[in-house]
Amino acid sequence: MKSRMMFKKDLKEKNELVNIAMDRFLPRKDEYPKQIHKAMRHTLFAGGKRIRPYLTIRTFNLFSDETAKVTEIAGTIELIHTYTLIHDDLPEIDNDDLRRGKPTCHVLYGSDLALLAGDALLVNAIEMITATNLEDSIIVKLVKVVTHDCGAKGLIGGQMADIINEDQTGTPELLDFIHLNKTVKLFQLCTKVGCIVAEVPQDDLKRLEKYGYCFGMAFQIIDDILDIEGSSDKLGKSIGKDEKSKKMTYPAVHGLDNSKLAAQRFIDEANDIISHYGEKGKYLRMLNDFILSREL
Ligand code: GRG
Repeated sequence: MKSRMMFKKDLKEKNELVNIAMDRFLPRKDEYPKQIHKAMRHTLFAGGKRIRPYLTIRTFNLFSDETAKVTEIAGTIELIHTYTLIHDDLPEIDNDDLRRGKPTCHVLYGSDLALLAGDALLVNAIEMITATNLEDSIIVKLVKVVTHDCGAKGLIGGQMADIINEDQTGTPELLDFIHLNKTVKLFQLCTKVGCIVAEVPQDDLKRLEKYGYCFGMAFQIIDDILDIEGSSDKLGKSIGKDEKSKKMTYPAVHGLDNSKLAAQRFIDEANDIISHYGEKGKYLRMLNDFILSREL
């Protein structure tokens, strides 16, 4: 089987496992008060590539084949990611009406419910970590790293810097701060939690954190490029918004051609890091290829 087809099949299989874990954990959509449960599930199950849970599982699989041990943790990352999308789309922030090919959460349910749906996804994600059968010592490590990286010194700090620097002339340092915190830390978190559940030595954790950095940088640079060159139909979200709202992006700061070269360089470095794991790294190498040529 061609490697692209093999990758898509594998991504689909892992997505199904993660969807089942999230569905099992969350309240049913007809449970009282059903509006909140429906709103949470709307964006969560609207589609989405599920790259973050896949990265979590395939990082874990470098060390262990017991995928069931990490599936719920992979699901918690997707809950957190979906919370950021719902809040980011709100009229007060990015004001978007299309996400994952469907109307955004606030368009269907109103901003009040979208705000609460995002809050609930984040809080219930932490609860989902504590509800796993993993050892308490592993759960404590997971909660510590997840809450730190998603807080003011991580995702939210990155989002803040993104907002306050709209309309500003970008510097490469500021752009790196925004990309690192807003996007890259969540990808690094995927590799870290995969390592924590697999109980790997520090050397591996550091190596895969670096891999998560290169992968995440490439992902965000390509996202910036797709906002210029991509198709809204394929991406399932609006395009051209970065230029309209004068966002600090890689193409705005470094130019489009340099951005494409930088994305390739980060993926090359990511592949180089993964080569340490030989044949076991093949799915992560396929993921790297997928990200570099993605149109969605
Ligand atoms: C508190 C408002 C608030 C937000 C939380 C990080 C963050 C903080 C918000 C940023 C959300 C955002 C749009 C980040 C950019 C990362 C990105 C390109 C997300 C889209 O990821 P994909 O393409 O989406 O993997 P799917 O739908 O496939 O999961």
